[in-house]
Amino acid sequence: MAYDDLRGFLDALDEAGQLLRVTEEVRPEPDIAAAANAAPRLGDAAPALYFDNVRGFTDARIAMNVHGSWANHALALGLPKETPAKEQVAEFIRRWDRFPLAPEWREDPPWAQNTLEGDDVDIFRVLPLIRLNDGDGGFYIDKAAVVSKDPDDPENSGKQNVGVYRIEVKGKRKLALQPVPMHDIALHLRTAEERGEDLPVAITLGNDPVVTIAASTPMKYEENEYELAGALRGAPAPIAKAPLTGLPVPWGSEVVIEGVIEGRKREIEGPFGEFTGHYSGGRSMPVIRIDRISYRTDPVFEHLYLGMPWTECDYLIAANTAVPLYKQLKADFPEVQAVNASYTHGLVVIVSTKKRYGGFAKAVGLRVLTTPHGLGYATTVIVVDEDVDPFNLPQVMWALSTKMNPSGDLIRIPNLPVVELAPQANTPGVVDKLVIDATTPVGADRRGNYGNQVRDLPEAAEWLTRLQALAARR
Ligand SMILES: [Mn+2]
Repeated sequence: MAYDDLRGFLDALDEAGQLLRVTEEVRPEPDIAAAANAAPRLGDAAPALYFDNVRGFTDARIAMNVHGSWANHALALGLPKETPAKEQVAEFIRRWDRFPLAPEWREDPPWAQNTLEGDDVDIFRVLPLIRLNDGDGGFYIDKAAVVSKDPDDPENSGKQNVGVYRIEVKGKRKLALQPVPMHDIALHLRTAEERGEDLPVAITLGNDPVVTIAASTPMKYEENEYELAGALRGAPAPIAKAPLTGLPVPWGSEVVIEGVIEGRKREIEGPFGEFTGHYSGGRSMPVIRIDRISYRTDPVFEHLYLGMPWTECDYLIAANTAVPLYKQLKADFPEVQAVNASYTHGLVVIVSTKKRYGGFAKAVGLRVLTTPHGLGYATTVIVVDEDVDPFNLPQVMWALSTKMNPSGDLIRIPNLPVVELAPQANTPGVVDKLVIDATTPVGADRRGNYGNQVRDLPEAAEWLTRLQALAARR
């Protein structure tokens, strides 16, 4: 079952008993964020929340926690809502084999119904903005898919990008966006700034649930997110041309915000309560000028609460972080059995693998650190034997308890890159990383004695003299 827009998915959630409508009047702050904070505490079958009676707003419609349980994640993928997390990851891996599946251009997108342009742009008229955590520096948009192109190669669809980034609302037509250096949009912006240009962007909000999953997947730079969305849906992802920038945007979005990241301009953004369960402070970030907003009549504002795990964010980026890591590791090391990167956006990664020879598990662990995800996130890697299930934490703890010998099984590598948001780093953005080998030790593959040095044959000196004499006579 493929959903072409958020509304279709909300209806499906409703039918499956996975949408809770809060019909009594609520305060925009702190009720909506607090409810979304609490929702995942209902367990792995927690529902999405829908608010349409918000004090101070006449027509606000706010959807929270849409991906915020394994049940909802399963329904997003068209699976039965009881599907266990591990089986959802396995199915995700199978569907990835259909990648790439090209998107389908469609006419008459629903978001073309209403438009604000130029000086008429006023984001406050379109979105019922609310703060999420009480230490946040302002209103945030944190579940939008941001579309951009590589300025050096704009027609290369592989180099186009659709990604979820945190965005602070700075004014009626001004936003600030955090491009984490390891993410594709940071490359686009750097290229634009080197060319002395602004970077056109389309910020699409209220998307079908699979677009959001694909946009928050750590794919390789040249892999196209819509082509992954198609593979996951089992049908081409419907897209349409954004009217001002021409960027390919989801056909079914509720809101499409177009504008530019203004080259070489930075302003203070933050603080913001992050996926790490910690605030990140105010930092200098690029600024977006909004030039056009297109939106469906009575748009649904889809928002995401994040804070101390588990929140919706953790359900949204568990499977889609583990699967590309698994695929990338498997390509180099077919012995890899499973990857679990579900914890705090995969700052910890657990890998199970067979071993070819002594030291092999450590090599697999080190490889994790240089994948697209590993560069920015994986900080501790735990490697376990093939008979330990990375999704079974008691088994992982057993391996740590009995197989890991600190004398040789802890590899610490100083000063590797990490997202600046990682709170454990002494210097933001740089951290020591750790590979823990919790596999059964395998000895070196010794065939014969390699301890004896090969020395010159006794006749070699005489032969050298003979060869020199022969060479001189030529
Ligand atoms: Mn990308």
